Amino acid sequence: MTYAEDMAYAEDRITITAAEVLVSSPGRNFVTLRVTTSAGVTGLGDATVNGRELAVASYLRDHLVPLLIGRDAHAIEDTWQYLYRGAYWRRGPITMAAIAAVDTALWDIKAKLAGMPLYQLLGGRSRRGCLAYGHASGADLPELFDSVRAHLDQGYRAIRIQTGVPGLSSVYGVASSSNAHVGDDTGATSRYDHEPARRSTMPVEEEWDTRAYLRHAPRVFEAVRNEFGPELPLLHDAHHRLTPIQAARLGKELEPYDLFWLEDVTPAENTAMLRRVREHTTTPLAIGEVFNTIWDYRELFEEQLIDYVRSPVTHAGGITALRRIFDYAAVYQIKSGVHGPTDVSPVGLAAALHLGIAIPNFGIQEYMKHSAATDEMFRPTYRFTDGLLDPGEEPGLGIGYDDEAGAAHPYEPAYLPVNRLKLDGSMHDW
Ligand code: EZ4
Ligand code: CO
Repeated sequence: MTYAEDMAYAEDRITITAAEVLVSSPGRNFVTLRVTTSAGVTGLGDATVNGRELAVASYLRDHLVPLLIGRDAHAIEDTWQYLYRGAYWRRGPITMAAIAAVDTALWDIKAKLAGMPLYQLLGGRSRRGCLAYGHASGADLPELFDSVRAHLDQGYRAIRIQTGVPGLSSVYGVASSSNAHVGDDTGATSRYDHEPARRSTMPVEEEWDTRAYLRHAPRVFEAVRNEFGPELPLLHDAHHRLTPIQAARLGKELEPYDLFWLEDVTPAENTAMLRRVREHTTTPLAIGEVFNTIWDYRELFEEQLIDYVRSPVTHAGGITALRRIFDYAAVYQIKSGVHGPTDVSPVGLAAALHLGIAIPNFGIQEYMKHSAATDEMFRPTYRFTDGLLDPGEEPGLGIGYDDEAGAAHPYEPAYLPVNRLKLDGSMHDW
């Protein structure tokens, strides 16, 4: 008898009876997996890959869902290994987002069956709440200061700072009326902090000038410190745009302004480049939002080249895989700093909060509020109070999925922008 046949005879086995791939667009596109079990309990997982949603939907629908039917719903680790090793074609954002969705849905189910919020199964509560950072931005300093004040009024205790660069018409991370969440049909007038994907059949083109940025960024942080004092934790995202030596210079010049972290200074593929950066600066470094496995972190951890891990549950193979990454990071005093843009759905954010409240090496959680239409569809039960996010006490993840709302907001093509150098129009990292 094979192991699989042996397992099939186990009594009181709860099996997966259905798995649905739900693609919807309540203001922006989301790919959600809903797994149903013989016990009637369902679980949700997030598989959204911004701008490539239908690829991961197909991976799930055409290749993973048929493998799930009849499997033991409790066998989370075995299912993870079955899908990861079993694919033969390992790693990659699409594969790992699909596996993440299955893994997250199974954890949601296990916790619901246990009648506990998921964090209890991950070791229980280790802290009062998950420190969150919000996104302040402005085309210029007065606009930026208004945005910082608005975030402080909402209770944020840590704030990411992004501004326009003189001479450039639009820059990553800066909210404006022109890029404020196009397609948000909620009627909400409040602008999104920053939603880079635009609903269109072609990516928007932005322009870039690294020298102008490098001259400007330190002046921005000097002004923010002069205005808001030394206490407030400040973060900044360079969004993969610098060479190692440019990144080293930026880190060094930002040292007087005591950043909480400097994120994604160099492109993600060649992690050894961060050695050069590290040799020159004590500004803490965060990277990993586009990584998808523990292997991407090996060199960075073992050489202690970073301070924060940016992977979200959604893009790193689920709760099972991200927890393993955090345990590995803890060996080197490296902490979590989970990616939390609006393209990580409330399902993905809830998963991060259950993990974040439980692990010993939590650092900070990125938090961009979802649109009203998104929250109406997923009905999240996590709470933001006094700058801290809390996963809540509902059994499982504490997230729902409203099918009617989903059907009312079908998929619409949307893409992240592309970046060209202002100097000569060559393609640059966005
Ligand atoms: O550009 O999630 O730190 N946050 C980020 C994000 C990413 C988007 C891409 O889908 O870098 O704004
Ligand atoms: Co980032």
